[in-house]
Amino acid sequence: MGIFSKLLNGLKKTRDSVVRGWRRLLGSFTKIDEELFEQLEETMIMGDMGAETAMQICDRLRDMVRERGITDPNDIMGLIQEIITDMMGEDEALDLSTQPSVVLVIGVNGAGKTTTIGKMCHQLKNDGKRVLVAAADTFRAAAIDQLAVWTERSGVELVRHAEGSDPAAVVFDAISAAKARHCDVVICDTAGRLHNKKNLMQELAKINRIIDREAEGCAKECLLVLDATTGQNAVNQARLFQEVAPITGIVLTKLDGTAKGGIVISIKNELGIPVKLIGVGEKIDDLQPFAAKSFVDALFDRDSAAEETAEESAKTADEAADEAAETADEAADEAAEIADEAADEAAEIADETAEEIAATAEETAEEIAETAEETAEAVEEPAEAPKKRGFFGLFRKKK
Ligand SMILES: Nc1nc2c(ncn2[C@@H]2O[C@H](COP(=O)(O)OP(=O)(O)OP(=O)(O)O)[C@@H](O)[C@H]2O)c(=O)[nH]1
Ligand SMILES: [Mg+2]
Repeated sequence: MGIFSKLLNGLKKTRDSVVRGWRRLLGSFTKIDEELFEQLEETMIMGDMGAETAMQICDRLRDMVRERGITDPNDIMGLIQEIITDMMGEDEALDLSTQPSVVLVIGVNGAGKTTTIGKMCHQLKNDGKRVLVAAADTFRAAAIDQLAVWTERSGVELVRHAEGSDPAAVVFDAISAAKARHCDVVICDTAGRLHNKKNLMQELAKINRIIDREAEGCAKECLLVLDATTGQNAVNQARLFQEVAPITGIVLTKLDGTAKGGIVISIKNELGIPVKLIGVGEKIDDLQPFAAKSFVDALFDRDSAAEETAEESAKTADEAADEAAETADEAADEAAEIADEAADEAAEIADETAEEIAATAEETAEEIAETAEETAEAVEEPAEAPKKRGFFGLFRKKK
């Protein structure tokens, strides 16, 4: 899959809920008025763009509408796209211009630091760079093992110490090794969770000092990894981490599967820190350099929005057809049941009638038989009489 298609796919949920929400809202207005701006601002805040950014966008929108004499609500969408593109500014790539260059990766636990490093190793190695990774998350043995799996997969070097050892010492060793081996890039993984926040911040500050001292004059990146699914909370995390080290760039992970992609705009606008990389999946090639224009194009993409609407309509039609089929089935079942019951009843009635007829027939037969017997008896009697009377009768007759 191409890099833009991946971005398109990754931003599907944000496009579906946020951008389509704006379109729907604008479609419900026939004229541009204050009510429209207010409702738009509200949906922007709900789309994780932050109150400050949403307000700024709407203020600029009001100005543009006035200046350009726009009256059709349908023209607003293009203006929003224009404002956001402008807000995103120029792209900034990673500075890996010296040998070695050092990349310190920080962020709260679960944000995606180790995964991002794994993906970076793969890409840098493919670009022909010699990469060395410092396993400076010594907080858990599993963290070191997880990193070892990624570095092995990409075929890059790893400097590791035992669990619980000083992370700054790992970084120190890694930089020395990188210098000795002429590595191009040193990437330092760090812990996201310590027993308390103060400890974590002190540890990161110490690592940062070691890098400044041991890699003096080298290109240095301090990347803060933020999980896009945390929405506005990511902005607060950035403010906190900024206190321990000057952050040179943001890596925004998990943009796939979240409707909170609007956070990119807020981060860029409110923190002034460039988003340098974005994570659009869990696989090794799911990390992209952030390109604002592609991002905005993918977010506002009309073709996929139309396709998605079509898909949804098709789904609704399918569901309706399924429902109709189900109803028809149920009706047929019911009809069959009624027919069965009627047949049973008819059979019962027929049985009863047959029994009745049989009984009547039996009775009639018995009656006939009885009558026949009586008749037979009656017939038999006169036949015998002349015989009995023959002897006396003759006399009587003759008398
Ligand atoms: N969908 C998706 N998942 C991601 C992305 N990046 C990381 N993840 C997942 O997020 C989870 C946490 O990632 P890790 O790299 O272990 O996070 P970490 O910041 O190193 O966490 P700690 O070591 O605990 O501080 C893993 O299940 C990753 O697969 C991404 O871009 N998209
Ligand atoms: Mg980790």
